[in-house]
Amino acid sequence: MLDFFTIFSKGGIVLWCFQGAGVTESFTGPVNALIRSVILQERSGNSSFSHGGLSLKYKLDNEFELIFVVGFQKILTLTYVDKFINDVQLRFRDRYKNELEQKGALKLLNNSFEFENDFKVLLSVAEESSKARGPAGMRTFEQSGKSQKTVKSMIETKGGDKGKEQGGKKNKNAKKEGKCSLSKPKGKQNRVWNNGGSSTRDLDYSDKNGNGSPNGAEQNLEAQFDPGGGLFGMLKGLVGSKSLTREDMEPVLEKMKDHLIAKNVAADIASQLCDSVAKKLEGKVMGTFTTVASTVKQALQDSLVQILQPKRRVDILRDVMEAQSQRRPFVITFCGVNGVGKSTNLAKISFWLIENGFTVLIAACDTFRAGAVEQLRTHQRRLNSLHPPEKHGGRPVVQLYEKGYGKDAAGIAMEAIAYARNQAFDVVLVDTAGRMQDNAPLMTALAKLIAVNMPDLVLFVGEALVGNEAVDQLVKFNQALADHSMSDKPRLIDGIVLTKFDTIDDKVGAAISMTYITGQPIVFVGTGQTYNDLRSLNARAVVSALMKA
Ligand SMILES: Nc1nc2c(ncn2[C@@H]2O[C@H](COP(=O)(O)OP(=O)(O)O)[C@@H](O)[C@H]2O)c(=O)[nH]1
Ligand SMILES: [Mg+2]
Repeated sequence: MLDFFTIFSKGGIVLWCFQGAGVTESFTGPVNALIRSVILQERSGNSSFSHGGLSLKYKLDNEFELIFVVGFQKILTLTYVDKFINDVQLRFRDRYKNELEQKGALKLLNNSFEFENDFKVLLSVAEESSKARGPAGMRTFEQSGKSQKTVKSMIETKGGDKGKEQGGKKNKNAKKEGKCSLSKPKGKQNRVWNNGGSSTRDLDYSDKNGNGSPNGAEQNLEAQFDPGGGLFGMLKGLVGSKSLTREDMEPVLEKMKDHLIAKNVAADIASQLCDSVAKKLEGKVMGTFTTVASTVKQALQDSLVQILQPKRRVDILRDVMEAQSQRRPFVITFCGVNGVGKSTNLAKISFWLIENGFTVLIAACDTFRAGAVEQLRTHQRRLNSLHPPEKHGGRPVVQLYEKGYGKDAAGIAMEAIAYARNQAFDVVLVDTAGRMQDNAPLMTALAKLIAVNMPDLVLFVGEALVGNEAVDQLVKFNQALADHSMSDKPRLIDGIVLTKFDTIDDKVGAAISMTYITGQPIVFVGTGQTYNDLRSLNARAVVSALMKA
C-alpha cells in the first residue's frame, strides 16, 4: 500500500529505493518538493508533508547523514508508517554500518545496497501487524475511565463544576510538572572536565526547579567558555564523542527559543525553528571538543542563514529590462497594513529605478486615506526635480496616475498599466490602501486588484518592529490572495519590503518570521526616510545580530 520508499544521503545520493506494485507515477517530484520546501527551509520540525495526493513521512538519520522517506496515498490512514520507517532505518544502519562509516560520496556511490529482501520482510511484518490489530474494539467497562471514578464524583452538585474544575487544575499542574522535569538537564552533571578554574563572574544561569548546581567547578567551566553569560551560559560542558539526544539539547534549545523571541522572532516560529534544529541534530555524533551548546548554536546559526538566503533569483533590474524588450511595463504592486511605509518605500524604489535609467509611472490606488494622493504627488515632484526632464530628453522620468478618491482601485491600476504601455513607461508601481488583515471586504478588494491586473511582482510591505503580528499578517494576506484568485496557480506574495529597520536596534527577528512564513525573499530593506535609505538584506549581518547575546 506504500507508493514508494527511498533512502538517500544528505548530499543527495540515492542509496536505495522501492516503488510499490502498480505505482507508475514517478516520485521524483514529491521528493524534490520535500527537499526544497521542508528540508532546505528548516521546516523539519514536523515529520510529515503532503504533496498533491500523496502523504510523505520522513526521518533524518543524523549520525550517518541519511534521509528516509516514505510516500503513500493521502486518503490512506496507515498507522504503521511511523514505526515502520524507524524499523527500516535501524535495519539499514545495522546492515550497512561499515559502508556508511566510510564517509565520502564516491564510496557511497560505489556501494550497492541490496536491501530489497530486508525491506520486503519488514514491510510484510508491519502490514500484517496492522491487519492483526484491526479496527479497535470497544473498551470494556473496566478499561474505561468511568470505572476509575467514584460514584460520588459523578453526581452533579449545585454550585457548578467545582469538583471538575479542581480536577482540571490538578491535571494542569501535573502536566506542568511533567514538562519541568523534561526540560531539566538530567544526570549530565558528571560529564564535565573538572579543571578547577576560578570563577570570575556570576552566570546568567538559574535552574528553574530550584536545584542549584552543587558543583561549583561546573559553573566555573561555563564561565570560561562563555564569559558573557547570557544565552550560551547554559553550556553544560558535555565533552566527548557521544551522540546527541533530545534531552541533552532541551535546556539549550529552551534558552535559544527565549533568546530568539527576545529578538522579536515570532514565538511560533522560534519553537518551530528549535524543533527543526533538534531534529537535525538528534543522533549526530559530536566532535571530541565540541559542546552541546556550541553544536546547537552552530546548527541554529546555519539554519537562520539558510532561511534568509533567497531561494530564487530576485533581480528586478534584469526583469524590468526583459519586460522592456517585450515592450510592456513591469508592474509591481505594494500591499500591507496601514502606516507601515508602503508609499514612502514606493517612492524610494522609484528613485532607485530612475537612478538606474528607467522611467516610472506611479499608480495612486490608495483611494481611501485622505492625503494619500497628495503624498505621492509630492514625491513625484521631488523626484522630477532631482532628475529634471531636461536631462532626460525633455520627458519626466516619473509621472503620477491618479483618479482622486473613492474609486475602484483595481480599475485605476488597470488604466494606469494601459497608460504606461501607451506612453512607454518602463515600470508601474501600484500603491494600495493599507488594510488590516482581518478586514474581509478590503482583503477581497486587494485580491481582486491583483487577480485582475496580474502584476509581475507582489511586494508585501511590513515593519521590522512587528513580532508575533508578522505571522498573522502574512498568513492572512497570502490566504486572501489564494482564496480570491481566479486561476489554479494563484498569485501570492513574491517578496517582502522590510521597513523601519533603522528603528529596531538588534531586534531583527521580524526578518526571520517573514521569510520563514512566506518562503519568499526580503527584496528591500527600508532604513530611514530619505530616498537613499533603501538597502538589500545582508543575511549574515542579520544572523549575527540575532545570535548576539
Ligand atoms: N524610520 C523610518 N521610517 C519610515 C520608513 N519607511 C517609512 N517610514 C515612515 O513611516 C510613516 C508611514 O509611512 P507611509 O509610507 O505613509 O505608510 P503607508 O501607510 O504604508 O503608505 C511615515 O512617517 C514614513 O516616513 C523607514 O524605513 N524608516
Ligand atoms: Mg500610503
